[in-house]
Order: sequence, then structure tokens, then C-alpha cells
Amino acid sequence: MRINRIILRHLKMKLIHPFTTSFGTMRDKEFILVEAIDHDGVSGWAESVAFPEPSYNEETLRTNWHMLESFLIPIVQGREIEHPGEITGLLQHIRGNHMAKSALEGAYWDLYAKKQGIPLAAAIGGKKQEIEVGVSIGIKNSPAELLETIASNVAKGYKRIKIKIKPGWDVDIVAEVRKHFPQIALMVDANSAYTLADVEHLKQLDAFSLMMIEQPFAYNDLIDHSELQKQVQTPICLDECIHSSEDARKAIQIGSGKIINVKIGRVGGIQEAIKLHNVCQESGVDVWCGGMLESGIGRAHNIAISSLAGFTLPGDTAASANYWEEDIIEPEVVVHDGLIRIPEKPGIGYAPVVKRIQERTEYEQSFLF
Ligand code: OSB
Ligand code: MG
Repeated sequence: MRINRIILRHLKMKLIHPFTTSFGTMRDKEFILVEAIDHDGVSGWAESVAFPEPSYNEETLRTNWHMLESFLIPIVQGREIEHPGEITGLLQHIRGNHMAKSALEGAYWDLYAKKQGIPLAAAIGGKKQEIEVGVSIGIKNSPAELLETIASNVAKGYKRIKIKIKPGWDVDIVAEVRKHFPQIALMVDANSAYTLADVEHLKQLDAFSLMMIEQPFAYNDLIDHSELQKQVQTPICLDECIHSSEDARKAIQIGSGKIINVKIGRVGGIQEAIKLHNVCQESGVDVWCGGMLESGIGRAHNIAISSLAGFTLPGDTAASANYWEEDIIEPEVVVHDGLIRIPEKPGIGYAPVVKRIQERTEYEQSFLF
């Protein structure tokens, strides 16, 4: 691949519904889009999943911009890259900053697949033709509002409902939800809102046949999660605290959880996400693809990686209409009967609509190679 130019754009898109987790509420989604343009004028696209604030992890939109501008883009600038899998190695001497690295690598993956004339899913090694889809529902103002949102998503056919919990919005809420929806595939996500002091409280969740409890403890903990998993029956799912395939190996070894949520950005890119998937598959650990309220571009990458055989559980890859009045891709992501068909077009398989992207761009910068 011979890149002539990379464009970074800072976009702002209004969410249809504010999304509340244990760490805060998001109304507008602000993020970085990376467009890598080659000498034939073909563009590869990806997005950084870093939020404006370091609330989910330590990265932010501006630290990502800084890393891309000052360190990451200069490494690939003018360099001939045959396969996007090489990029992880090229960036390896830079510590951390996984979301920034992933945004750059992802654009090369899309471009690579487009140049090969194959879907990104196929370039990654995915064999599925369709993937199962769940939906993640934020903390609401009242139990009634939550029940209503669940009902509408169950009616849309989502294969699994995830609700966010935090201290004060947990056991009683889950009990209420189970009372109204005794049969649905249900799980909870705490986004690190608890500590080992809450084990007795969290044990009560065992009464509700949850598929899993996602990330109850700290974003950088594996040890306390393994203690919790010894004491609860419900499988623990790890999100924030798994930053690499090595973390996954260690978490499996010490029993920190039984399921892993994979986010491409959190682990530093598609290449590392594949490796993590392989580690889990070899150990018989279920994985599924998480979400970061991405635009259609990030979502397209999530859909592609979910086509790997080891993604055995429905992911947080809800339809575009779950988030946006109008997405920035054509066609938008649609979910039928809880399934998304893997696109057959080359690359991410959804076309970025440049006019809509420009309308939502707050700031942009070009890097000539
Ligand atoms: O923990 O998975 C998470 C959203 C923002 C930050 C963290 C998380 C989430 C979600 C939403 O659960 C997933 C999505 O619908 O994109
Ligand atoms: Mg999570």
C-alpha cells in the first residue's frame, strides 16, 4: 500500500438518546475519523473509539490526536506496507495508546481489503455470513423508562439485552426487569463501579439467570475479578481490564472471568484482536464484540471482526438507528431478527458519505506523505 495522504477529522454527532453508564452521561459523540488515501485515490477509513474524557480508559480524543500527529503517523509516513498486520509491530515500541494505534491500523485494513477487492471480514479471516446482535441499554431516569426501552428492543428482535448497572441501580432493578421479562437473554455491565467490598451484594445477582456480569471491578484489575469469580456462579465478562491478548491469557490462567468482550480499539487494533480471539478460542473462552457508541465506520469494523468463528455470543453492534438520526455511511447498519448480514462489498462494505462527514467535522488536519 502506498499512502499519499492521511486526513484526521474531529467529528461531533448527536446521539438520539443520551447514554448513561456508571461513569457518566454522553449526549454528543465526539471522535476522530482517520482517512488514509493511496496513490490511486482509494480511501481506507477507521475511527478512534477514545472519548473526549478519560472515563472509560486513560485515552482521550486529544491524546489520540497528539499520538497520531506526533508519533504514529510519522512512523508509517512514506513507508511501504504490504499487509496491515505489519503495523502492530511498527508501533510496538510506543507504549499504550491502543485506541490511537487502532484507528490508524484500521484505516490500513479497510484500504487493504478494498485494494484486494474483498470484504474486510474476509481479509480478517471471518467465515460467518451473518452475526447475532445484542443491544446495550444505559441507566435510565426511572425503572419504568428502562422497562419501556427493553420492551421496544425485544420487539426489534435483539438477541440479548444488556443493561448498565451501578451502586443504587443494580439488584432491585435487575429483579424488576426479570419479573417483566422472565425469558430474555439478559446481562449487566457495571463499567468498574464496584470493589471487592461489594462481593456479598453482587452475589445476589446469581438469582436472576444472567448470561454474565461485565466488568464489575477496576479497569486495570485481574486479581480481584478472579476472587469474585470464585464466589459467584454467574460468569464474569471482562471488558476494560483486557488490553491485549497477553492480558486475556493471564486472565484465563487465573480465572478472572469466563467471557471476554473484545473492543478493537481497547486492544490496539484488528491484528491484536484476532490474536486475542485465537487465545480465547484455544481455551474455549467465549468472546463477543463490544461497542463504544461508534459511528457507522467504527461499527463496520466491529461487524467485520464479529465474523470470526470464535465470536460465539451476540455483540453490542446495534443498528445505526439505535444511535443516530442519520449515520455517516450508506447503507446504514440494519438489524433483522437480531442479525446483521456481513456486507459483501470490498473493505468495510459500507460507503462513508463524505458530505455528511464534512457537515459533522469540527476540525481537520491533513498529513501529506
Ligand atoms: O462498557 O461496553 C461498554 C458504551 C460506552 C462506553 C462503554 C461501554 C458502552 C456500551 C455501549 O455498552 C455499546 C454500544 O452500543 O456501542
Ligand atoms: Mg463494557
